[in-house]
Amino acid sequence: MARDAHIESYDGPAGGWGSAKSVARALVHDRAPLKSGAALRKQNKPGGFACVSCAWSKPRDPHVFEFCENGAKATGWELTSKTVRAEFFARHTLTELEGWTDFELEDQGRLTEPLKFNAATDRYEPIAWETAFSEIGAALKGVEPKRSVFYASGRASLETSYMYQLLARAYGTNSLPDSSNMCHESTSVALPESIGVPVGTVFLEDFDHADLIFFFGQNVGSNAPRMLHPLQEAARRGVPIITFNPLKERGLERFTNPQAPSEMLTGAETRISTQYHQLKAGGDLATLFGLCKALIALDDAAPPSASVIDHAFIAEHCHGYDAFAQACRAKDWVELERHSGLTSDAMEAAAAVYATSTAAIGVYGMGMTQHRTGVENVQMLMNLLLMKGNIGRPGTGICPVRGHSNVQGQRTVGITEKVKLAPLDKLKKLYGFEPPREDGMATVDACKGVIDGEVEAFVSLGGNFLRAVPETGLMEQGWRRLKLSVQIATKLNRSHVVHGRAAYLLPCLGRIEIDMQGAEPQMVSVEDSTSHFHASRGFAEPCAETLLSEPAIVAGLAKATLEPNSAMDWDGWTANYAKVRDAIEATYPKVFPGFNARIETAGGFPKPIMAREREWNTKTGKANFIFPQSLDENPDMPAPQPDALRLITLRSNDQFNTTIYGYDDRFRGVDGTRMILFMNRNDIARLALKDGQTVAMRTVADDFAREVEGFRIVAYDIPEGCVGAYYPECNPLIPLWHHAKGSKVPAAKSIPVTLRLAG
Ligand SMILES: Nc1nc2c(c(=O)[nH]1)N[C@H]1C(S)=C(S)[C@@H](COP(=O)(O)OP(=O)(O)OC[C@H]3O[C@@H](n4cnc5c(=O)[nH]c(N)nc54)[C@H](O)[C@@H]3O)O[C@H]1N2
Ligand SMILES: Nc1nc2c(c(=O)[nH]1)N[C@H]1C(S)=C(S)[C@@H](COP(=O)(O)OP(=O)(O)OC[C@H]3O[C@@H](n4cnc5c(=O)[nH]c(N)nc54)[C@H](O)[C@@H]3O)O[C@H]1N2
Ligand SMILES: [Mo]
Repeated sequence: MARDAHIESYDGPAGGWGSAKSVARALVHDRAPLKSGAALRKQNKPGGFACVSCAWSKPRDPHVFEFCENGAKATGWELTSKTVRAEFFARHTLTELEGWTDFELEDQGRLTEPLKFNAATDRYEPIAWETAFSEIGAALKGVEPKRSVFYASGRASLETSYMYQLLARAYGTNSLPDSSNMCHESTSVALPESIGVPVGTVFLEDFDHADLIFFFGQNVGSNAPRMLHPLQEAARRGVPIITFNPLKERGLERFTNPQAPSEMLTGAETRISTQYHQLKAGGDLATLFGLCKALIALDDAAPPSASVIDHAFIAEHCHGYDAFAQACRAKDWVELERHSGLTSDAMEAAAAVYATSTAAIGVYGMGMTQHRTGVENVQMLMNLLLMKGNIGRPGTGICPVRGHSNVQGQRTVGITEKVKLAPLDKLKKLYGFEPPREDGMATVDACKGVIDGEVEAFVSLGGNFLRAVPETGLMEQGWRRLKLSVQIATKLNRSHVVHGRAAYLLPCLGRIEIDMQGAEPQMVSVEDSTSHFHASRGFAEPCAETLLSEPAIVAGLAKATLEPNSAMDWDGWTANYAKVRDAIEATYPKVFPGFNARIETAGGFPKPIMAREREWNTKTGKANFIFPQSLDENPDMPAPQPDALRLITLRSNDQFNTTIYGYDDRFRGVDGTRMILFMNRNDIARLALKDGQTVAMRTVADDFAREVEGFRIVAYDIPEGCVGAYYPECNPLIPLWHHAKGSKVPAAKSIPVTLRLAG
């Protein structure tokens, strides 16, 4: 599908006819148009299924088509009629498949049969389910549980996830990293310290009441397009939307709703952002200090009867404000401008709008969390909101936009490496075993373990760990030394074709497919980005009869690995997922009261969020102003080099993480290639390069050389000193130690690199 590369600026809005065409092309390519067309009507609807793409909220009163361009692509991708059968592997050795691209591997279609690696033939070969389970169980028994990792990618349901964490803990490990370790873990570390909850506080209805929305580092048009509906409605009410992003992302500029015929026919567009500030990558700390400093100045100038800052809220509910205000006052505008890449005028202009607002929401994504200062970035945004009491009132709060469709829910039901977050005593009481009591490995710890040889067995519930993580060069070497790799998956990817010495590939049903257990179709549940739980019912015929459901696979592995324990009813749970929901409720009675009775509530039912009630589950019993001393984004990099640039790794509009649907990035004007380096014209000239030249990128680090090559320079509207290129192609450049301090989220949005001309 890689065509002749073509790059030019894109003038259309987000959505619009470009979106409709892109969906049609993807569905035809997947050879799934009819089945998918019917499925799309059930997407994110009561009685239907929860989209397998992003985690954005599912409204109580859905639109006729409650899906977006990328959700439609994800549906088509799962319902494709293309399948990978044993003959495929008979034709291709794994060594050969290592030469295939991410796109080519997944494009083969859905995996259909359980497979086992045969070293003699260098192929995956069919194996019976029961044999696979018993061999894997025996192999796991031969490995020390502490040297095993049970990864989860964020898509599996609450039911599967609960069973999976129980399997890992009963086996003897808390090493349950999930994709949030590369994603919103900065949120999960920052917010409990600030406001006593690990998740956002905004519900969907808050968008109806907000009179200002801040948008930091989230690309809504590509990555959570259904969120454009509430944004469009807010924009039409005249709500200012103030965006901070190094790139001019189209969805944040203007939007035509592809599902509104009148807009499609007339070409009507809604502007989204009222102010758009192209800060430097890693400039958020300085920007947020600047906003807070400017707000304090406005408050100082205002008469007490018209204060800009909510001093009463701060006095009653907050801790640490005076020290924070002092730190803001002490900041020097020149320094703030240098670190943010914005003028003081720009920061003051944003603060001036904030000063007059009465209900503000702070939205953010990977542009904030994937930095060395990811945790501090989130806490600074929280400080900005706290200054005006923007939490615990309608139309206010903090809104991390989560990634995978159940990534937040997986954490809610125990997929975590941190023992303080796991219900260990409860599990002990319910199931009569002694769970391990020490923290397990997070993603970067697991990578270190794979590289050092400490990790011997790696089980994945979905995902493409090897491609998603940093330091992919060393990781591939370590991955091959694993004693055992087990992958539960829907499509073939690089984490499968590079494999451990013993390797199994277990294909599962997707969430859109009908999941029959006995005579009963089952439903599952997920938690969205705004902490609401939803039911999801499969709708399409499974792509093969040989597939098992994810709960059935986890149960099969558990029965083969664990000593029999009558309290863990693996067969009963698999036969009826309502029983898993009962077990979840028994484990978390406060979060899931009446789970089975409430699961089909239209619009979902909410998780209790204490901070929404202005109750603060923090050490001080208050909401805390927490702030860093330094503005430095990369404190431990070698001395700054004049020719070093800061690399942002980006998602295109034609990918879902490591799943590449195609080689276009419509909103950024890219057609037919992913090997692009977006670069400021002045940097191109300063470094004596030319638009269109091909370069290699090398990480600035003093341990060893990390390089990727073959990137074509494209002059682009990006701040000087910053460059952008796609993830996962750039992941070999990220040093394993280059991650957020508190949360260990790889700092994928500010990698210091230098360029070298090819040839
Ligand atoms: N179609 C589609 N949907 C997806 C995904 C997908 O790959 N494709 N992935 C899913 C997942 S797992 C996730 S986590 C989310 C990811 O969704 P996002 O959170 O939007 O993540 P990114 O696409 O990585 O882009 C982050 C944005 O941050 C900006 N940015 C980069 N550096 C900085 C910075 O230093 N400061 C600021 N303020 N901004 C910066 C970038 O220009 C970009 O617009 O989307 C989910 N939804
Ligand atoms: N440089 C850089 N690196 C990044 C990021 C970045 O912005 N920049 N983003 C990070 C983020 S936010 C994330 S979330 C991670 C993503 O990391 P992962 O979640 O590990 O990766 P995905 O690409 O989402 O996984 C895709 C695979 O999931 C499997 N799959 C799909 N659907 C199902 C299903 O229903 N069941 C099962 N069992 N398997 C299924 C398919 O086999 C598919 O090949 O990557 C991180 N890595
Ligand atoms: Mo993510």
